[in-house]
Amino acid sequence: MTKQQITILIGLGAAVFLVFCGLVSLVLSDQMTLGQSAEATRPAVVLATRTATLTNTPTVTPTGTATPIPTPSPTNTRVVTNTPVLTPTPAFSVSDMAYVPPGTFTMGSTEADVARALDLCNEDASDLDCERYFYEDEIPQRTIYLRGFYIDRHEVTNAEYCRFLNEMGNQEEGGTQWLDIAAAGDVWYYEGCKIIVSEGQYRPRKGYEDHPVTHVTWYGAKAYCEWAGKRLPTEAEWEKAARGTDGRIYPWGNTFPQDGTKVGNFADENHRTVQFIELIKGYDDGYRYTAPVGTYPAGASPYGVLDMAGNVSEWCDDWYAAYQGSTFGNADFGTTYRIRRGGSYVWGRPSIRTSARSRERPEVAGGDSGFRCVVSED
Ligand SMILES: [Ca+2]
Ligand SMILES: [Ca+2]
Repeated sequence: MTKQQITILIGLGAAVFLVFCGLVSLVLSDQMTLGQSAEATRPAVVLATRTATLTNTPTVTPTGTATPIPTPSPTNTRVVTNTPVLTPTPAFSVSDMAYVPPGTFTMGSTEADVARALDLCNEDASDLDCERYFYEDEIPQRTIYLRGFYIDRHEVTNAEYCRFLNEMGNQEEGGTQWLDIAAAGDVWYYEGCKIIVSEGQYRPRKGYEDHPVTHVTWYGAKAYCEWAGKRLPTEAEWEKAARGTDGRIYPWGNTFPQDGTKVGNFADENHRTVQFIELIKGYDDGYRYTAPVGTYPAGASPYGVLDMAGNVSEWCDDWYAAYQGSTFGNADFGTTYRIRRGGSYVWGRPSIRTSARSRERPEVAGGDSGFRCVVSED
Protein backbone atom coordinates (compact mmCIF):
# COMPACT_ATOMS: atom_id res chain seq x y z
CA MET A 1 0.00 0.00 0.00
CA THR A 2 1.41 3.34 -1.01
CA LYS A 3 1.73 6.27 1.27
CA GLN A 4 -1.00 7.97 -0.80
CA GLN A 5 -3.39 5.00 -0.34
CA ILE A 6 -2.76 5.04 3.43
CA THR A 7 -3.56 8.74 3.56
CA ILE A 8 -6.85 8.16 1.65
CA LEU A 9 -7.85 5.32 4.03
CA ILE A 10 -7.13 7.47 7.09
CA GLY A 11 -9.23 10.24 5.55
CA LEU A 12 -12.11 7.90 4.84
CA GLY A 13 -11.89 6.52 8.39
CA ALA A 14 -12.01 10.01 9.86
CA ALA A 15 -14.98 10.88 7.69
CA VAL A 16 -16.86 7.74 8.77
CA PHE A 17 -16.06 8.56 12.42
CA LEU A 18 -17.34 12.12 12.04
CA VAL A 19 -20.59 10.92 10.40
CA PHE A 20 -21.02 8.38 13.23
CA CYS A 21 -20.51 11.08 15.87
CA GLY A 22 -23.04 13.31 14.12
CA LEU A 23 -25.65 10.58 14.11
CA VAL A 24 -25.10 9.81 17.81
CA SER A 25 -25.43 13.52 18.57
CA LEU A 26 -28.69 13.75 16.65
CA VAL A 27 -30.17 10.74 18.43
CA LEU A 28 -29.25 12.10 21.85
CA SER A 29 -30.61 15.51 20.89
CA ASP A 30 -33.93 13.97 19.84
CA GLN A 31 -34.18 12.01 23.04
CA MET A 32 -33.59 15.13 25.13
CA THR A 33 -36.10 17.07 23.11
CA LEU A 34 -38.65 14.32 23.51
CA GLY A 35 -37.98 14.20 27.23
CA GLN A 36 -38.33 17.94 27.66
CA SER A 37 -41.41 17.97 25.49
CA ALA A 38 -43.04 15.24 27.51
CA GLU A 39 -42.28 17.11 30.71
CA ALA A 40 -43.51 20.40 29.33
CA THR A 41 -46.77 18.95 28.11
CA ARG A 42 -47.56 16.85 31.20
CA PRO A 43 -51.17 17.78 31.68
CA ALA A 44 -51.55 20.33 34.42
CA VAL A 45 -55.06 19.06 34.99
CA VAL A 46 -53.59 16.24 36.99
CA LEU A 47 -53.29 18.75 39.81
CA ALA A 48 -56.92 19.61 39.44
CA THR A 49 -58.28 16.14 39.17
CA ARG A 50 -61.18 15.57 41.52
CA THR A 51 -60.01 12.09 42.28
CA ALA A 52 -56.79 13.23 43.88
CA THR A 53 -56.35 12.94 47.60
CA LEU A 54 -56.88 15.95 49.80
CA THR A 55 -53.40 17.01 50.73
CA ASN A 56 -53.84 20.47 52.06
CA THR A 57 -55.91 21.87 54.86
CA PRO A 58 -58.48 24.06 53.19
CA THR A 59 -58.49 27.62 54.31
CA VAL A 60 -61.65 29.64 54.08
CA THR A 61 -59.91 32.96 54.15
CA PRO A 62 -60.55 34.69 50.83
CA THR A 63 -57.20 35.01 49.13
CA GLY A 64 -58.12 37.80 46.78
CA THR A 65 -56.82 35.81 43.82
CA ALA A 66 -58.75 35.10 40.68
CA THR A 67 -58.97 31.40 41.45
CA PRO A 68 -62.41 30.23 40.39
CA ILE A 69 -64.79 28.72 42.89
CA PRO A 70 -64.46 24.95 42.62
CA THR A 71 -67.26 23.23 40.80
CA PRO A 72 -69.93 22.16 43.27
CA SER A 73 -69.98 18.51 44.13
CA PRO A 74 -72.90 16.86 45.82
CA THR A 75 -71.01 13.93 47.20
CA ASN A 76 -69.62 13.52 50.64
CA THR A 77 -66.22 12.65 49.23
CA ARG A 78 -65.57 15.88 47.44
CA VAL A 79 -61.87 16.44 47.07
CA VAL A 80 -60.15 19.75 47.35
CA THR A 81 -56.85 20.27 45.63
CA ASN A 82 -56.77 24.02 45.66
CA THR A 83 -57.58 26.66 48.20
CA PRO A 84 -61.31 27.36 48.08
CA VAL A 85 -62.26 30.97 47.64
CA LEU A 86 -65.47 31.65 49.46
CA THR A 87 -67.08 34.41 47.50
CA PRO A 88 -70.35 35.39 49.14
CA THR A 89 -72.99 33.31 47.40
CA PRO A 90 -75.62 34.48 47.51
CA ALA A 91 -75.11 37.99 48.81
CA PHE A 92 -76.73 38.25 52.19
CA SER A 93 -79.57 40.56 53.09
CA VAL A 94 -79.74 42.30 56.45
CA SER A 95 -83.51 41.91 56.32
CA ASP A 96 -83.08 38.58 58.11
CA MET A 97 -80.73 40.11 60.65
CA ALA A 98 -81.19 42.20 63.77
CA TYR A 99 -79.31 45.45 64.24
CA VAL A 100 -77.31 45.93 67.41
CA PRO A 101 -76.31 49.60 67.63
CA PRO A 102 -72.88 50.77 68.78
CA GLY A 103 -72.39 51.41 72.48
CA THR A 104 -71.61 49.84 75.80
CA PHE A 105 -73.24 46.87 77.48
CA THR A 106 -72.78 44.83 80.63
CA MET A 107 -70.84 41.63 80.04
CA GLY A 108 -70.22 38.84 82.51
CA SER A 109 -71.51 38.15 86.02
CA THR A 110 -71.14 39.44 89.56
CA GLU A 111 -70.54 37.28 92.61
CA ALA A 112 -74.27 37.52 93.35
CA ASP A 113 -75.13 36.33 89.83
CA VAL A 114 -72.90 33.31 90.29
CA ALA A 115 -74.53 32.52 93.64
CA ARG A 116 -77.93 32.65 91.93
CA ALA A 117 -76.72 30.41 89.09
CA LEU A 118 -75.57 27.89 91.71
CA ASP A 119 -79.06 27.93 93.24
CA LEU A 120 -80.60 27.28 89.81
CA CYS A 121 -78.21 24.39 89.29
CA ASN A 122 -79.22 22.81 92.57
CA GLU A 123 -82.88 23.09 91.53
CA ASP A 124 -82.51 21.82 87.94
CA ALA A 125 -79.65 19.35 88.10
CA SER A 126 -79.82 15.61 88.43
CA ASP A 127 -76.82 13.38 88.97
CA LEU A 128 -74.67 16.47 89.13
CA ASP A 129 -72.96 18.00 92.14
CA CYS A 130 -73.31 21.71 91.51
CA GLU A 131 -70.18 23.72 92.20
CA ARG A 132 -69.46 27.42 92.22
CA TYR A 133 -66.52 27.00 89.90
CA PHE A 134 -68.91 26.01 87.09
CA TYR A 135 -69.72 29.70 86.74
CA GLU A 136 -66.65 31.55 87.99
CA ASP A 137 -65.34 32.11 84.48
CA GLU A 138 -68.15 34.69 84.03
CA ILE A 139 -66.54 36.97 86.65
CA PRO A 140 -65.80 39.89 86.67
CA GLN A 141 -68.71 41.81 85.24
CA ARG A 142 -67.46 44.56 82.96
CA THR A 143 -68.71 47.37 80.74
CA ILE A 144 -67.73 46.69 77.15
CA TYR A 145 -68.02 48.98 74.12
CA LEU A 146 -68.87 47.40 70.77
CA ARG A 147 -69.29 48.89 67.33
CA GLY A 148 -72.63 48.40 65.61
CA PHE A 149 -73.31 45.06 63.92
CA TYR A 150 -76.03 42.90 62.46
CA ILE A 151 -76.73 39.38 63.70
CA ASP A 152 -78.87 36.62 62.20
CA ARG A 153 -82.28 36.57 63.86
CA HIS A 154 -82.29 32.78 63.61
CA GLU A 155 -79.83 29.97 64.04
CA VAL A 156 -78.62 28.67 60.66
CA THR A 157 -80.99 25.92 59.50
CA ASN A 158 -80.44 22.52 57.91
CA ALA A 159 -81.83 23.85 54.60
CA GLU A 160 -79.46 26.81 54.64
CA TYR A 161 -76.48 24.63 55.46
CA CYS A 162 -77.38 22.27 52.60
CA ARG A 163 -77.14 25.15 50.12
CA PHE A 164 -73.63 25.80 51.40
CA LEU A 165 -72.64 22.12 51.22
CA ASN A 166 -74.02 21.74 47.70
CA GLU A 167 -71.75 24.54 46.56
CA MET A 168 -68.66 23.93 48.65
CA GLY A 169 -68.82 20.24 49.53
CA ASN A 170 -68.31 18.83 53.00
CA GLN A 171 -64.65 19.70 53.33
CA GLU A 172 -62.17 18.49 55.88
CA GLU A 173 -60.63 21.04 58.18
CA GLY A 174 -58.98 20.55 61.56
CA GLY A 175 -58.90 16.82 60.90
CA THR A 176 -62.65 16.37 60.53
CA GLN A 177 -65.32 17.23 58.01
CA TRP A 178 -67.33 20.41 58.51
CA LEU A 179 -70.51 18.40 59.06
CA ASP A 180 -70.51 15.03 60.80
CA ILE A 181 -73.13 13.74 58.42
CA ALA A 182 -72.77 10.18 59.68
CA ALA A 183 -73.42 11.17 63.30
CA ALA A 184 -75.91 8.86 64.87
CA GLY A 185 -78.22 9.73 67.71
CA ASP A 186 -76.91 9.62 71.22
CA VAL A 187 -78.87 7.30 73.43
CA TRP A 188 -78.76 9.81 76.25
CA TYR A 189 -79.16 13.28 74.77
CA TYR A 190 -78.88 13.88 71.06
CA GLU A 191 -80.47 13.09 67.75
CA GLY A 192 -78.30 12.21 64.79
CA CYS A 193 -77.45 14.52 61.90
CA LYS A 194 -80.53 15.68 59.98
CA ILE A 195 -78.76 16.17 56.65
CA ILE A 196 -78.43 13.33 54.15
CA VAL A 197 -77.11 12.90 50.60
CA SER A 198 -79.93 12.01 48.25
CA GLU A 199 -79.86 11.91 44.44
CA GLY A 200 -76.48 13.59 44.48
CA GLN A 201 -77.53 16.51 46.65
CA TYR A 202 -77.26 17.38 50.30
CA ARG A 203 -80.81 17.58 51.63
CA PRO A 204 -82.43 18.03 55.03
CA ARG A 205 -84.39 15.11 56.31
CA LYS A 206 -88.06 15.68 55.66
CA GLY A 207 -89.57 17.85 58.37
CA TYR A 208 -86.21 19.20 59.53
CA GLU A 209 -85.69 21.88 56.87
CA ASP A 210 -86.13 24.77 59.30
CA HIS A 211 -84.56 23.13 62.32
CA PRO A 212 -81.11 24.42 63.26
CA VAL A 213 -78.18 22.56 61.77
CA THR A 214 -76.38 20.35 64.31
CA HIS A 215 -73.27 18.18 64.27
CA VAL A 216 -71.27 21.02 62.73
CA THR A 217 -67.69 21.86 63.75
CA TRP A 218 -66.42 25.34 64.56
CA TYR A 219 -64.60 25.20 61.23
CA GLY A 220 -67.82 24.32 59.44
CA ALA A 221 -69.62 27.19 61.14
CA LYS A 222 -66.89 29.67 60.30
CA ALA A 223 -66.72 28.51 56.68
CA TYR A 224 -70.48 28.89 56.25
CA CYS A 225 -70.46 32.44 57.62
CA GLU A 226 -67.62 33.46 55.33
CA TRP A 227 -69.30 31.82 52.34
CA ALA A 228 -72.39 33.88 53.19
CA GLY A 229 -70.32 37.09 53.33
CA LYS A 230 -70.55 37.20 57.11
CA ARG A 231 -68.45 35.99 60.05
CA LEU A 232 -68.88 34.24 63.37
CA PRO A 233 -69.79 36.56 66.26
CA THR A 234 -67.24 37.36 68.91
CA GLU A 235 -68.22 36.20 72.36
CA ALA A 236 -68.93 39.80 73.37
CA GLU A 237 -71.13 40.41 70.32
CA TRP A 238 -73.07 37.26 71.04
CA GLU A 239 -73.68 38.26 74.68
CA LYS A 240 -74.75 41.79 73.81
CA ALA A 241 -77.17 40.51 71.16
CA ALA A 242 -78.63 38.15 73.79
CA ARG A 243 -78.99 40.47 76.80
CA GLY A 244 -79.02 44.04 75.52
CA THR A 245 -77.65 46.80 77.72
CA ASP A 246 -79.38 46.16 81.05
CA GLY A 247 -77.42 43.09 82.12
CA ARG A 248 -80.45 40.79 82.17
CA ILE A 249 -80.13 37.14 83.06
CA TYR A 250 -82.14 35.71 80.16
CA PRO A 251 -82.85 37.20 76.71
CA TRP A 252 -86.46 38.01 77.71
CA GLY A 253 -85.76 39.31 81.23
CA ASN A 254 -84.45 38.42 84.66
CA THR A 255 -86.75 35.59 85.67
CA PHE A 256 -87.87 32.32 84.16
CA PRO A 257 -91.65 32.48 83.55
CA GLN A 258 -93.77 30.56 86.02
CA ASP A 259 -96.98 30.85 84.00
CA GLY A 260 -96.04 28.35 81.28
CA THR A 261 -95.06 30.96 78.69
CA LYS A 262 -92.86 29.23 76.16
CA VAL A 263 -89.64 31.22 75.86
CA GLY A 264 -87.35 28.64 74.28
CA ASN A 265 -86.41 25.01 73.76
CA PHE A 266 -84.57 23.66 76.78
CA ALA A 267 -84.28 20.44 78.77
CA ASP A 268 -87.93 20.40 79.75
CA GLU A 269 -90.50 17.80 80.65
CA ASN A 270 -90.18 16.37 77.11
CA HIS A 271 -86.59 15.54 77.94
CA ARG A 272 -87.43 13.71 81.14
CA THR A 273 -87.76 10.44 79.27
CA VAL A 274 -84.05 10.45 78.55
CA GLN A 275 -81.18 10.86 80.96
CA PHE A 276 -80.57 14.49 81.74
CA ILE A 277 -78.13 16.66 83.66
CA GLU A 278 -80.40 19.66 84.07
CA LEU A 279 -84.16 19.81 83.57
CA ILE A 280 -86.65 22.64 84.06
CA LYS A 281 -89.33 20.87 86.02
CA GLY A 282 -92.91 21.68 85.05
CA TYR A 283 -91.90 23.49 81.86
CA ASP A 284 -93.14 22.17 78.48
CA ASP A 285 -91.68 23.71 75.32
CA GLY A 286 -93.07 20.96 73.08
CA TYR A 287 -89.77 19.53 71.89
CA ARG A 288 -87.52 16.81 73.16
CA TYR A 289 -84.76 17.60 70.65
CA THR A 290 -84.37 20.58 68.26
CA ALA A 291 -87.30 22.87 67.46
CA PRO A 292 -87.80 24.89 64.25
CA VAL A 293 -85.84 28.14 64.54
CA GLY A 294 -87.86 31.10 65.77
CA THR A 295 -90.55 29.01 67.44
CA TYR A 296 -90.55 31.14 70.61
CA PRO A 297 -91.06 34.86 69.90
CA ALA A 298 -91.79 35.42 73.62
CA GLY A 299 -88.16 34.54 74.27
CA ALA A 300 -86.71 37.15 71.91
CA SER A 301 -83.78 39.29 73.04
CA PRO A 302 -84.12 43.11 73.31
CA TYR A 303 -82.98 43.31 69.67
CA GLY A 304 -85.47 40.71 68.44
CA VAL A 305 -82.94 37.87 68.17
CA LEU A 306 -84.50 34.44 68.67
CA ASP A 307 -83.31 31.26 70.38
CA MET A 308 -80.39 33.00 72.07
CA ALA A 309 -81.28 30.74 74.98
CA GLY A 310 -81.59 27.07 74.13
CA ASN A 311 -82.39 25.09 70.99
CA VAL A 312 -78.77 24.71 69.81
CA SER A 313 -75.63 26.01 71.44
CA GLU A 314 -73.85 28.50 69.19
CA TRP A 315 -70.22 28.70 68.14
CA CYS A 316 -68.44 32.02 68.65
CA ASP A 317 -65.18 33.09 67.10
CA ASP A 318 -63.19 33.34 70.35
CA TRP A 319 -60.92 30.92 72.10
CA TYR A 320 -62.03 30.06 75.65
CA ALA A 321 -59.99 32.56 77.68
CA ALA A 322 -60.05 34.29 81.06
CA TYR A 323 -61.87 37.62 81.15
CA GLN A 324 -59.72 40.65 81.80
CA GLY A 325 -59.41 41.07 85.56
CA SER A 326 -60.39 37.47 86.30
CA THR A 327 -58.66 35.68 89.15
CA PHE A 328 -60.16 32.35 88.17
CA GLY A 329 -57.71 29.77 86.93
CA ASN A 330 -58.82 27.10 84.51
CA ALA A 331 -56.60 24.65 82.67
CA ASP A 332 -58.99 24.84 79.70
CA PHE A 333 -58.17 28.51 79.07
CA GLY A 334 -55.96 28.93 76.02
CA THR A 335 -56.07 27.84 72.41
CA THR A 336 -57.66 24.42 72.70
CA TYR A 337 -61.35 25.26 73.05
CA ARG A 338 -63.65 27.62 71.18
CA ILE A 339 -66.58 29.35 72.83
CA ARG A 340 -70.13 28.07 72.54
CA ARG A 341 -73.02 30.10 73.94
CA GLY A 342 -76.67 29.96 74.88
CA GLY A 343 -77.10 26.41 76.13
CA SER A 344 -79.31 24.05 74.18
CA TYR A 345 -82.20 21.63 74.26
CA VAL A 346 -80.24 19.47 76.70
CA TRP A 347 -79.64 22.20 79.33
CA GLY A 348 -81.68 23.89 82.04
CA ARG A 349 -81.79 27.34 83.60
CA PRO A 350 -78.19 27.82 84.82
CA SER A 351 -76.75 26.98 81.41
CA ILE A 352 -79.13 29.02 79.24
CA ARG A 353 -78.32 32.31 80.99
CA THR A 354 -77.00 35.04 78.69
CA SER A 355 -73.68 35.19 80.56
CA ALA A 356 -73.08 31.42 80.78
CA ARG A 357 -69.94 30.30 78.98
CA SER A 358 -69.28 26.88 77.50
CA ARG A 359 -66.56 25.58 75.23
CA GLU A 360 -65.69 22.76 72.91
CA ARG A 361 -62.78 21.72 70.75
CA PRO A 362 -63.24 23.33 67.33
CA GLU A 363 -63.04 20.01 65.48
CA VAL A 364 -65.85 18.46 67.52
CA ALA A 365 -69.31 18.39 65.90
CA GLY A 366 -71.67 17.97 68.82
CA GLY A 367 -75.29 16.95 68.58
CA ASP A 368 -76.41 20.30 69.97
CA SER A 369 -73.76 22.45 68.24
CA GLY A 370 -75.12 25.08 65.88
CA PHE A 371 -74.37 28.70 65.08
CA ARG A 372 -75.46 31.99 63.55
CA CYS A 373 -73.48 34.75 61.82
CA VAL A 374 -72.89 38.50 62.11
CA VAL A 375 -71.66 41.33 59.91
CA SER A 376 -70.09 44.58 60.99
CA GLU A 377 -72.06 47.75 60.45
CA ASP A 378 -69.49 49.19 58.08
CA1 LIG B 1 -87.21 20.94 74.99
CA1 LIG C 1 -79.47 28.94 70.50
